[in-house]
Amino acid sequence: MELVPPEELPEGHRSGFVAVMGKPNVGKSTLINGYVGQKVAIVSPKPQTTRRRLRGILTLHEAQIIFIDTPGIHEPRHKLGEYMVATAVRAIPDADVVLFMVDVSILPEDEDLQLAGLIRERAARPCILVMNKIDLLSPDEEQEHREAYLGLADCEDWIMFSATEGINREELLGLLIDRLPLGPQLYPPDQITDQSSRFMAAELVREQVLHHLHQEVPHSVAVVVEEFRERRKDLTYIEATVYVAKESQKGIIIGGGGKMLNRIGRAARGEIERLLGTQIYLELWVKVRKRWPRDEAALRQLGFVLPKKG
Ligand SMILES: Nc1nc2c(ncn2[C@@H]2O[C@H](COP(=O)(O)OP(=O)(O)OP(=O)(O)O)[C@@H](O)[C@H]2O)c(=O)[nH]1
Ligand SMILES: [Mg+2]
Repeated sequence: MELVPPEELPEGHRSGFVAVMGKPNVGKSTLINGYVGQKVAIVSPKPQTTRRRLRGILTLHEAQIIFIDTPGIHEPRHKLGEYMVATAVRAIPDADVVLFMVDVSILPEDEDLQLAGLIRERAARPCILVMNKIDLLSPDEEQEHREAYLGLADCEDWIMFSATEGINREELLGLLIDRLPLGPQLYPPDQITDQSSRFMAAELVREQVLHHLHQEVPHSVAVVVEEFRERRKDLTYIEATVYVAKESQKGIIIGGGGKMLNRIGRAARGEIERLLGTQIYLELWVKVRKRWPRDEAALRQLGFVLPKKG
């Protein structure tokens, strides 16, 4: 599909970038998937699921909203963490609106405070405080939690929200559109993300690793698609390597008799088929790349390009 020419858009059409920021696990990616209507960003109950910045695009009659999903702001413990935080922070000045997302079912933590400071320092743009997971908040805690976050964030507006239940979905959308500048479409109306199918396939494999494995293993996994080939119109062949950081993790991922890797592969295949709308043949390999989250050269090879120092 082509961009709708500006003269054919309704008068007052708006477009722009909405950076979704917050500590890990508050529901940033869930919010974006909810608005876009498809899984453009993987989601899991484990913190630090999102590692890179990606765009989720919502095209409406009167506006086009480009959501920027960002890795959760946290205290980094290795080079990968530094990359993630740096990439998130860099989204702030590019945004027309910043959504400062928090988990209102718990009280603020250090990372929320850190992000409040960053937004205050760097954002000349409006920010909206999104208090997510209201479905988990008991009524007797509501006032205390709300006031704690209102005292922390310096935003023009705030809203109680639930990304999974859709609570206040339309209300937040209205607030966002009002704050976007007038402008034409920036992406064709049928495009929902800036990510390639190849990258999305790798992420869907990693999502299943996050869902099937626990403790430190999921955080030590990177997935690279080595081959992505349309064999027939209705069959795509995908070969991917699952990198782990230690020899012992390889055995855990493969599992006895290859059972775990098979389960991960089956689940990922279903998700990729849903995304691409074709049948998939998925082949997975597991390789050890020792201490890759701490190794700058390995990170670069895996596609995490670290920002220049200074
Ligand atoms: N109960 C409830 N759970 C939610 C809500 N929003 C998100 N979640 C859950 O919270 C977990 C984290 O969601 P994500 O969308 O991956 O969070 P994130 O902020 O993108 O996390 P990172 O990518 O790690 O920074 C998942 O298990 C979601 O299903 C909500 O409104 N209510
Ligand atoms: Mg995320």
